[in-house]
Amino acid sequence: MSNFSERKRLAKNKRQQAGLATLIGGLMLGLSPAAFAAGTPANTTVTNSYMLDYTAGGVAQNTVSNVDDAVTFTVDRVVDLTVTALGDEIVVPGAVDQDLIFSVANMGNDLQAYKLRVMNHASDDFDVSNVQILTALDDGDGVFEPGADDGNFSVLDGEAITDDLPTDGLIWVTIRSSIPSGRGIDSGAVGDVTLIAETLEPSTSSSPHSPIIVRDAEGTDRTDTWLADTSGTAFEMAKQGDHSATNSFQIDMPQLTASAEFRVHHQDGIECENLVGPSMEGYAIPGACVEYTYIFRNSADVTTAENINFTNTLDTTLKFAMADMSGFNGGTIEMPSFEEDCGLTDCNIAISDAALAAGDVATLTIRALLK
Ligand SMILES: [Ca+2]
Ligand SMILES: [Ca+2]
Ligand SMILES: [Ca+2]
Repeated sequence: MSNFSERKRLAKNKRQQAGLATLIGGLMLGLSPAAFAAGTPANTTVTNSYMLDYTAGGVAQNTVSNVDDAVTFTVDRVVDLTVTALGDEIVVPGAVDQDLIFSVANMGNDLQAYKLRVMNHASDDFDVSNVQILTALDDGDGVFEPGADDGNFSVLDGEAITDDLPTDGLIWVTIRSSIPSGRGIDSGAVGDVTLIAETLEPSTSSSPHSPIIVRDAEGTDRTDTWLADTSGTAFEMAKQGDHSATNSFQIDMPQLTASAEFRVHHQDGIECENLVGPSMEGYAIPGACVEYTYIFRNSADVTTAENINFTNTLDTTLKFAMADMSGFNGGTIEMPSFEEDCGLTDCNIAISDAALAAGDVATLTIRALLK
């Protein structure tokens, strides 16, 4: 019999014998091909019996057996869990409701609940605030699908105790918090956040949600508890029924700069509206076509600069010729009409609600005629 079949058989036996709590756990596990990674469930009764046949003088003797007094023992409880951090997040200073995702897996052989705690690190660049903990129970495939197969995240209020988690069960945890702003909260700053999960007795136990009771029962027919957890961070130690992992928020500020270039395109004002061919260098004499080029750069690593608004007002000594923007994502541009006299009307060239991706460069070119 394969290990899996054996486990299925044990699960079946268990379902026949167990109380309601383990019954539910057993049914859930029975649906998953990855069930019982932690081995035989706690409280399972393991029975060993024998039958002995022999003959004497060619005559078969009565079978000797212990089936009515079989050797049995009860499988002890293994408490083990793993907290995993599922990746850092890039944020901007002052951002609210920023999420770090973790998972908590029950690697033991019994139903457990977990108390969740969040720790800010002291030796990094900033601490998060307004911390909320949200959880969503995985549907058994280990694939992150909150909002779909894994249901929606819901906030854990109060002591932040999870639902009961069966053997091999996985719960997704979101730590939602606010990022500070101000001095030192600049590109490259890091805020480390650790999630600690402490194993509790399940809600169905006689001491629901109490810290793990490390039973050390005498004899073989009662259940002991073995703490098998390791240490994930310095916030907890091995064999204490807890585990932890650290995720980071990393600051990336959209750093938008604008620089201006000026030149006299053509002293005779030729082609000032529609430049054809290579640009010329001319004298800044009345009638000349002058050109302003604004260069916008976003030096962030990943964060797009959004809601960019920019206005340039031409001097009263000019007449507007043309304006053109390129390199932005979206946005609109408003400008005066051709040859509008900026001494009579304000010549505003305005970009509204544009965006510039990280690392990108955009330009605004304006040409005007010197009166
Ligand atoms: Ca910190
Ligand atoms: Ca899933
Ligand atoms: Ca530990």
